[in-house]
Amino acid sequence: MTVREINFDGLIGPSHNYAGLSLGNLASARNAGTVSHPRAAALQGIEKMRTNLQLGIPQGIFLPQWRPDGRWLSALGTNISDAEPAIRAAAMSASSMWAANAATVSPAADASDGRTHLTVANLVTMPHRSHEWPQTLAQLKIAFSDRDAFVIHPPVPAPFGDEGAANHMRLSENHACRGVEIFAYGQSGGPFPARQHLEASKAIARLHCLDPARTLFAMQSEEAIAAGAFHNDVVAVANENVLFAHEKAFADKERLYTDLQALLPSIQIIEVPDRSVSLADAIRSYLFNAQLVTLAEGGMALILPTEARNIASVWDWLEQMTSSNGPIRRLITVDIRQSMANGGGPACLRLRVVADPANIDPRFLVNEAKLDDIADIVSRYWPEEITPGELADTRLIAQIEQSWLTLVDHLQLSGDLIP
Ligand code: SUG
Repeated sequence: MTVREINFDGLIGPSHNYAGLSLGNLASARNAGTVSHPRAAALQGIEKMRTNLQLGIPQGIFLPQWRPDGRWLSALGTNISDAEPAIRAAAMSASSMWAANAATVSPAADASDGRTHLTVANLVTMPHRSHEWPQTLAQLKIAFSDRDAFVIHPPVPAPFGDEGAANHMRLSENHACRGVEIFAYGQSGGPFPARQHLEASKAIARLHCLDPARTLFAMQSEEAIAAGAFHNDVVAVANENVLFAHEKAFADKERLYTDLQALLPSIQIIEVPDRSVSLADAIRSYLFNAQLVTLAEGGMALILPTEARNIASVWDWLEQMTSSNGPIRRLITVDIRQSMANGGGPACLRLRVVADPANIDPRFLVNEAKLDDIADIVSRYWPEEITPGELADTRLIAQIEQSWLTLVDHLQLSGDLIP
C-alpha cells in the first residue's frame, strides 16, 4: 500500500460569476457585479492542476455542481425565473469549486479504526454555500466508495457551522505516519461572521475517531477574521512537520505552539511577523493560501497565486525565507485570477486526501491526457463571460446545463450524479 497526499481540485463550473455573496470575504465584496469569465477561470484551474502533476504530486478532481440548483429553489417555493436576485444568485453559484470547503479529512493513520474519515461540510453560514453539501456528498460517496478504506460522514447538523478543511490542519513527520490534527474555529470576527464553530469541530474530531491527546482546537484571532480571514487557510497552512502562519492568525499562538512542540518535537514553525507583512497585505496577496507541498527531491514548495508576487512586502519576505536554508525551498506562482477575485486561492481550490490512490475511483483522478480532454470540453462549452444581471437568461442557463452534461457524460459519471 502506497499512501500519498492527493489534491482534489474543484473544477471551476460554467456558472462562475461575481455576485458579492460572501460577507467577510473582501475580494467577493470588491468584485461584486463585475463580469466573470467562466471559461478562462476553469482553464486557469486546470493549469494549476498541471503544476501539481509536474511536481509529481497525484491529482484528483471534483466536478462542478448542477446549476441552477432547482431542488433548493423548489424547497424554497420558487424557481430560477421568479426567485429574488439574491436567491437566484445563490442558486447559480459555482462556489463548490473551492474544494477545501467540501469536507474535513482525517487520514487512516490518525483514526483509531484505521480508516480515512471524511465529513462533508454543511457550510450553513452562507446561503449560497449551504446547498452544496448534497451534491458534494454524492461525489464523495462515489470517489471514496471503498468501505474498508473510507468512512463518509453526513454533515454536522445546523446550527453548528462547518466549513471543512479550510479550518483544519494536520502536522506529522511525514504524510503516512500518525499526525496531530488542528481544528481552527472562530468565536467573533468583529463585523464579520465566524464561519467555523467549535461545536462542529469537536463533533468531527469525535466522528473521525481521533485521539483526543493528539487533537488541538485553536481559536482564530478576532483581528484576523475582521481583516478578511474568513477561513483560517487565509492566514496559515501546514504540511508534514512545517507550520507556516501569520503572527496574528490565532487568538493564543503561544499555547498552540507549545502544544505542537510537545506533540511533534520535530515541528518547524515559520511565523511571518506583522511588522514584515501586515494582515492586510497577507490577505490581499493570499500568501498563506498557498499549497505547501513536499517535493520529490526533498524540501517543500509553496504554490502561490501570482498576486503574491505583486506585493513587495510579501515577495521580499518570501525570497528572504527561501534563501535562508529552511524547509521551504521553492516558490511557484500560478495564475488563478478568476478564482482569486472571489477570494479563492490555490489552497481553497483543493481538498487534500492522504490515502492510497489505488483505493479511489479512477474517474476522480487525473493525468495530463485527461486534463487535455477536460480543457477541450471547457473551451468548447463553458460560457466566455457572465454578468450578474444575466443569471436568469434562459440561453445562458441552457448553455450551463449543456456544459455540465457534456462533462459528466465524458467522465462516465452521468447516471450517478444527475440530481
Ligand atoms: O466561501 N467565495 C468563497 C471563497 C472560498 C475560499 N475558500 C477557502 N478559503 N478555503 C467563500 O467565501 C464568493 C461567491 C460570490 O461572491 O459570488 C465565495 O463564495
